[in-house]
Amino acid sequence: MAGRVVLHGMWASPYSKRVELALKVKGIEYEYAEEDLKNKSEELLRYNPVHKKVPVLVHDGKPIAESLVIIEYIDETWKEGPRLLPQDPYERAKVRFWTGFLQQQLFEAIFAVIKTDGEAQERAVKEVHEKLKVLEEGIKGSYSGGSPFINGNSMGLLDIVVCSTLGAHKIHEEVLGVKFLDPEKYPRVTSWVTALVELPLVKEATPPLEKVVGLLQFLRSSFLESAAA
Ligand SMILES: N[C@@H](CCC(=O)N[C@@H](CS)C(=O)NCC(=O)O)C(=O)O
Repeated sequence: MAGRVVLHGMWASPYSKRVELALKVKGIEYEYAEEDLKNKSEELLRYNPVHKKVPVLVHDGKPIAESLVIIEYIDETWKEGPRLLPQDPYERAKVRFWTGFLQQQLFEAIFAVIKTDGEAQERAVKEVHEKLKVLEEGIKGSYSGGSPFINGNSMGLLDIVVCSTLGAHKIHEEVLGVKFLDPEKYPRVTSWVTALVELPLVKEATPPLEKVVGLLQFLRSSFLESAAA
């Protein structure tokens, strides 16, 4: 599949990282345009006028927005290379179901821990553990082979999304002082994430730890300040 491919992203965005990983798994050549989210480019606003967010993938001049939509587009357009979604409709449905759970439930619960402190944060941490328990049980029930990797032997959509949700667990520990991944409580999820973050392809796409820690600390204090104002 020929055509120019440009990814508009932001270095620390977990959503941009998802698309970056999908492109790398597929071995697709692409150009990268870093966006300053405080001063969005005219192209980003034109390509994604609805949400005005990264990532946006521009293929042959055609823009596609929303990380999960982009990944499905990539998989359907570049049929060569490893598939990101299973061919079997039931397996594909399971991937979409757990991807939705990660995105809507676990990701949001972790975000709540980042934005709060004190008792509200304690409640949010409890919520994350509840979601992790559900994920652990769900993986056990839905994937008899367990992890890694849910989709075979190369990363699929679900691996990509779990990586962008829990891959930063060391950063969460450092900034928030909470440990989410516990091999005793969540053996499958922990071994899954540990194996994923060790993949050369993932390491290549991961920004330096100190840089992300700095950004997360900054974001957290901005959230706490605006909540107190
Ligand atoms: N649902 C979107 C979320 C994308 C998103 O939230 N992107 C953030 C960066 S992490 C963004 O561009 N924020 C800019 C803004 O909100 O103005 C996706 O999956 O692509």
